[in-house]
Amino acid sequence: SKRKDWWKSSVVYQIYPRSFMDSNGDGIGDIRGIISKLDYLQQLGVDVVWLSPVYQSPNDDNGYDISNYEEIMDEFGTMDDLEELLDEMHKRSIKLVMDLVVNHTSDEHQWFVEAKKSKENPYRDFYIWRTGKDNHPPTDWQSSFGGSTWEYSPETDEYYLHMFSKKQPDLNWENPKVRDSIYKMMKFWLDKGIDGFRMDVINMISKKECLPSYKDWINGNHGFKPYTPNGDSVHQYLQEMHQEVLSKYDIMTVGECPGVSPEQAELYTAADRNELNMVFQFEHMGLDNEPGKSKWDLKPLALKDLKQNLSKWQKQLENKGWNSLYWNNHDQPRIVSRFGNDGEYRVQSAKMLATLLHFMKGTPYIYQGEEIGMTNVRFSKIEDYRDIELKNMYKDRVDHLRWDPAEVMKSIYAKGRDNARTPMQWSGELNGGFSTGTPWIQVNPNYTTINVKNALEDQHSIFYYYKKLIELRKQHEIIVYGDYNLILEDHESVFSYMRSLGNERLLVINNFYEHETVFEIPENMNVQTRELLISNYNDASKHNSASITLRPYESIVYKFI
Ligand code: TEU
Ligand code: CA
Repeated sequence: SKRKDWWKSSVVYQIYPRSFMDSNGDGIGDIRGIISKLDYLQQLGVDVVWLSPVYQSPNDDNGYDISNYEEIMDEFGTMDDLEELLDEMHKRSIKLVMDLVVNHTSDEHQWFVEAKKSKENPYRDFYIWRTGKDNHPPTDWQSSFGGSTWEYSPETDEYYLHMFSKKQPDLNWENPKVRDSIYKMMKFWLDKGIDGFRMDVINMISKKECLPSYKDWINGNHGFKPYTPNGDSVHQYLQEMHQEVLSKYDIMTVGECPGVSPEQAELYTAADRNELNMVFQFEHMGLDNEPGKSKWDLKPLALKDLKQNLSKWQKQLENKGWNSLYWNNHDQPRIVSRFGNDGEYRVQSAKMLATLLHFMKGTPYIYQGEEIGMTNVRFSKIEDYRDIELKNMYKDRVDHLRWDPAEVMKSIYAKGRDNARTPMQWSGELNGGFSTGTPWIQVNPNYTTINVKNALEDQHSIFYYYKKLIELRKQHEIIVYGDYNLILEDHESVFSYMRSLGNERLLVINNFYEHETVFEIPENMNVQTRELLISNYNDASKHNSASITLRPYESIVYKFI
């Protein structure tokens, strides 16, 4: 079973292809661009790449609206390119995990083109249709990208459900033909030799049939939204998918599960339930907005909340399930700007955040550019932004609700998804070396200093720190399998925890802030037998007593035997 658990000791790197590397000067990242950077990923040492969608798509939501699951988007290349990418990755011992977006399709997918034609169409039941009430949608649900979740379809005088944009109609998983078509498509990819799937909003595939009103639901305090997470049949569907598809291959699976609780995550990831290997949860990504409001309603992070939350996840999944560990993805702002310090202490705080995450129990994910400390961006004009979510929010708050545009821009600077989507910064050359043409979204102007070329030339760079974190995981089983225990729960500025396996213990110490603070090594730990595994200051070995004055954002990891 060790071999089958390779995903437990792996580190995953996420590529957002549109923004990674453009090979042909059209301003859009592509598959041949990725191939040209595989040596770089090998140098970093990652085991797995998760590739965001590269399938045919009208790009209403940058590829998360798929019009053909078995074709490659023209802008990204061809199926031959994709197969070559897979081959070149395997040559370098890097596995490929593809994105699986099956909660919804594009409205341009052939299934939907058929389905909307008539109520009798054989594909009608591939989607979810309801009649309206007095010219209004069937319920007051709001979609994730603003507006009603119901779009009127004049051909048949009914509404279809879309939890995201109206160009992303939700599939009807109750229909066995839908499930079979999806399983067949999954096998098409797995038979090419890919190594797993990251499953987009997979906990939303089973809709609640009761259709409560959004307001009633919120007042009843059920959290998130009525129609979305963890519906009645989701586990049955995933067990069926496992039986029909996943169990036949040696692969890894990670389910994106907004609104999932640790108790539910255990159901998804417990090995004996045969569903998924791990999930992406979002609780720690919601600690810097006003509770019960949207992500745009900003609130400073309280370190205690973060400690409490991440520790709860560590403990809940300790024995039965498995955690994924992440700070960033293509939907989240850059972590060094969000929880760190992207000014004077950019390098130290980026390394501190990496340390904090990578020594926890679970599979770590690195999002492109995180390994060089890329930061959030601030475009002065809304026209420079591209993301449908933030543009819809701006329209709503500025045009309809008449909020102060400057306030709304503050939310976009802090939380907009385009923070993660500016092009990868490869060098100080034109467009950061991403493209010789005009990039589809502007490069962050700080590319002149923050870029891969500079990082590779500096032995103390964030890049080499990540490389070392990945190496340590290969060398010390305790990082993968050790138990986790938070210490100094109430400390205002230190996030510290222990890992233990057999006689070994790791002590992970992180000063989360800029001000100095004193840390006492717990009395039961023998200072004489400690080995310094890693630190983000070059002279951490000079700390030789049990009492340590931690410098700004200082991280230290000791191993005790
Ligand atoms: O995201 C799921 C999701 O819930 C998002 O709405 C997420 O919470 C939001 O982007 C944070 O602001 C997935 C994909 O990762 C995202 O890129 C897609 O837009 C979405 O599904 C629809 O496919
Ligand atoms: Ca291109």
